[in-house]
Amino acid sequence: MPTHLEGDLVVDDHRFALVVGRFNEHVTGDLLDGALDTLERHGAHLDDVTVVHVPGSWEIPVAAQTCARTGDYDAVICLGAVIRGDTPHFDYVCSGATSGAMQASLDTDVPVLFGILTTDTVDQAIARAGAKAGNKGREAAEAAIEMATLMPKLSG
Ligand code: INI
Repeated sequence: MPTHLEGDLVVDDHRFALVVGRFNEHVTGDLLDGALDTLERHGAHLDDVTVVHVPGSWEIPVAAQTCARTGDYDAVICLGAVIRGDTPHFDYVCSGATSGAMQASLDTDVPVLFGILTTDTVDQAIARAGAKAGNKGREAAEAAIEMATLMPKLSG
């Protein structure tokens, strides 16, 4: 019989940090609301949650990595909204945010969750921040709970 290891969706005394970009705040504010509501519904005490505000998605990885390195958090949730414009700027911000978030996670062994929208239009972003295509903030928060409860099982 194989050994199956998986997390669950029950927050005990886990601690979470959320790093949220202020750029496109009308979208990221909804991602943050969704993430906080999800954490609370699964048993988190919001007093144990830290929200770090940064200028934009480009700055999310360094703040996430710094949070992860403190050892104070079981998971770090990244929330941002990168929306395509007329120049290649979008591609650089997306690339930095995505690879930076992954690097922060792998370098610290702390789950760093990716709730950064990368969309072609404002409407696509709004749809994914609670309008009609779910809320990526909620999804990232659920994944954070699952990973926070899984990691101790992996390390014995
Ligand atoms: N930051 C975002 O989070 N989303 C965007 O769509 C965006 N665009 O399009 O420019 C954006 N730019 C700002 C960037 O994240 C940095 O804050 C800025 O370059 C300063 O370092």
